[in-house]
This record gives sequence, structure tokens and C-alpha cells, in this order.
Amino acid sequence: GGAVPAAAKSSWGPFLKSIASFTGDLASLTAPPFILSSTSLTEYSGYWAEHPEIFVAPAQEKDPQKRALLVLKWFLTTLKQQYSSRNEKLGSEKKPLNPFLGELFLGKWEDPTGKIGETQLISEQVSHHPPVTAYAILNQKQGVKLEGYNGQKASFSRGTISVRQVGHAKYHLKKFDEDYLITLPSLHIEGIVYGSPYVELNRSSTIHSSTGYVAQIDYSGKGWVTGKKNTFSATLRKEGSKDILYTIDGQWSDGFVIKEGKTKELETYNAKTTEITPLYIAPNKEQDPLESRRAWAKVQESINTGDLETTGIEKSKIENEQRELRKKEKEEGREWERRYFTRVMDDPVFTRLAESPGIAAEEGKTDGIWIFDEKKFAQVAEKTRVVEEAKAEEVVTTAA
Ligand code: 0T9
Repeated sequence: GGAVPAAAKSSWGPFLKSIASFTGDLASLTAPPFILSSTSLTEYSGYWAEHPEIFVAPAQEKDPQKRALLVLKWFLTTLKQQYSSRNEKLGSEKKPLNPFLGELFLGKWEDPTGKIGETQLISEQVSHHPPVTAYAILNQKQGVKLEGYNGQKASFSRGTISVRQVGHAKYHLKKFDEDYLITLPSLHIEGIVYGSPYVELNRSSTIHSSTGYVAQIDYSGKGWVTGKKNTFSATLRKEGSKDILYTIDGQWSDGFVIKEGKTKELETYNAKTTEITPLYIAPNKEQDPLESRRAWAKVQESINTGDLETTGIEKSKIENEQRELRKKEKEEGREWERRYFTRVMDDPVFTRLAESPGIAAEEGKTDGIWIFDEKKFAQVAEKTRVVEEAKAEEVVTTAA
């Protein structure tokens, strides 16, 4: 990653002082301009499926044990995009735009070959205070659905920002009526004092399947086991058994080796050369006003051109508009209607798979669980169909 640009050095010192007295609300951190990204956090949901073929691969596997391995492999292949893509593209980790309530990020990964079918992304900001993003990723042809939500709890200690992720993801295979509960790793930011922050993952995360398989991924960074950054070691077992079915070791930003048991090499994965499939996003003018890139367009443009004044003005416009909306809702005694997600107190899939200690307790703090609402989704699809039909009709009549 690049170090602090010379001209920006003067703003990094005060920033370091300000994070030392940090209260835990990441959105309220006033970072120096050169660390600001023009990308909203709602876009980060797309990191889960930037290799659509790896995402849907488990749907084609008949052996439940191998399926569990493919789900683990897919999860591991998402980590590079999730946690180091800003670093690689922009030179360091950057502070994302803090999404407004109801913000949407919609897109699809097309499949010109027709082999795996289209994969669709729906991401929605379901809470602003505290920030929570919910998402669903669907491939109808393969019957694969990922849904989840997440927020962050941050703290400052020993010179670094530590972030605990609140929330989880669920991976569903329709054909096998199979579910996987994925917990999210906690992380911390390294390189802050040098002005080139990057993410390192902490401790461990797990994947529990309804077929009784458990994957555990242990993370370590530079100073630990191998001395290499972004290191992990994962195992897959049958629940309650000590026998290790598969082991996967490596660096999530670089590559890893999949072994049967502890030694028999099956496959190597190169994270650097495996290409990603770009997400298709509609042009801004065709987007819904709540869609991220349309709503933030002016802010994004001014961040990209380094026009601080316009950035401030345009950001305030959105913030004021949001304040007005919340005020009006309060007066009318109603709540903002989430377009695609609903909050529930009990999710049967989650409850069943979250039996292992530690998982359920963490979730309690989010005040319910956000689930993808198929009914709302169908309603939106129906509305879009009607609008499209009316548009087509209009074209026909004006042409006549
Ligand atoms: C969900 C992911 C999450 C979002 C980001 C902590 C962080 C915001 C949340 C957890 C994705 O699935 C995975 C990846 C990276 C996480 C971000 C890394 C980061 O630094 C930011 C926070 C808000 C900051 O920008 C702090 C400022 C820092 C760059 C300067 C020191």
C-alpha cells in the first residue's frame, strides 16, 4: 500500500489524535480527505459473489461432504475482495460512504455462456443508526441463495481500530434443501501510524451446515504463525467428530492449498490470477432514486476530483433530506418501509444452526435478525413488470 501522500501528511497527525479518543461510531470518524472513498458500504455486499461460478458450484455436487467443502472454498475465495480490494485498487483501505436508510445497491453478474445463469445482487441499508446493511444474492437457475446482514462494532486500543462484525450470512441450496450458517470474522486495521491502513482478520469464523458439517477458519497476521499477512488455516469436520476431513491453508489475499485430511493435496487456488466477474449496474439515469450511485452521484464526483467544498455541500443535502424524512415519519407514527428485508425475532434456520456457543449471544445485540423477504421481492418484481409493460405499450402507441 502507498504511504501518506506528502501534501496530506499534515492532516494525518490530527487524525491519529482524533481516533485515540474514538467513541466507537465509525461513521462519525472524520478522516482526512485522501482516505475517503467514493464507494458506499452498500456496494460491499457484492464482494460475496465476484466469482459467480465458484459461488454456485456446490449446487452441482451430489456428495454432501464435497458440497460442504465447496461452500468453504467459495467463502475463502471471497475474502480477498472483501478485505483487500480497496487496498489493491486504491493503495490503502479507505473510509466508505455511510449509507442512508433505504439506500439500495442493485446489480447482476451476467452469464453470456448460459452455463450457470444470471446471479442477482440486492443490497439495502436497513438501519442507519447503527448502520446495518442487508443483502441477498440469488441465482435462480442453480437454486442458490445467499442472504445476510451486517453491522460493525468498533473500538480503539493499542494504536489500532478493532472491528467486530455483527450479523451473519446464510447460504441456501434449493435442490438439496440445505443451509449453511456463516459467521463473520472480526478484524483490525493495520498500518494506521504509517498512514497506509489495511485490514487484517482476527481469531476465527465458522460455517455450520444443516447436514452436520462444521468448518472453522483460523486467521493470523504478520507477527503470528507464519509471519505472513492475511494467513489462515481452515478445517472441515463432521459435527462432534475430531476427524479432519479436509484442511485448507494459505493466505486469503494470495492463494491456498486444499488437502484431504491433513496431507493429501487435492487442489490449489490462486487468488491473484483468478479473475473476477464485474457486476453489471444500470446507468445512473435508469436507476431508482434510492439506488446508491444515483443518490450519491454528486458526492462521488466531487470526492474523485478532490473538490472538498462540493463534497461537503452535497453530503449535507443528503443528510438534511434524511433528517426531514425521519422527522416526518416520527410525526406520523410510522417507520421507514424496507423494500426487500424484514426484521424478525426468530429465524428457524438461524436458531437451528446457531447452537454452537458464542454465535447466538453475539446476534442478540442487533435487536432481531434481518431476513430477505421473498414476498416483498415478488411484489417489486411484479411492479417493475407492470411499469415495463406500460412503457413498451407507450412506445407502440406513439410509434403508431
Ligand atoms: C462488510 C468489510 C466491512 C463491511 C467493512 C471497518 C470498515 C467498514 C466495514 C466489514 C464487508 O462484507 C466486509 C470490509 C472492510 C470493512 C471496513 C474497513 C475499514 O477501515 C472501514 C472503517 C469504517 C473505516 O473506514 C475506518 C477508517 C480507516 C480506513 C482509516 C484508519
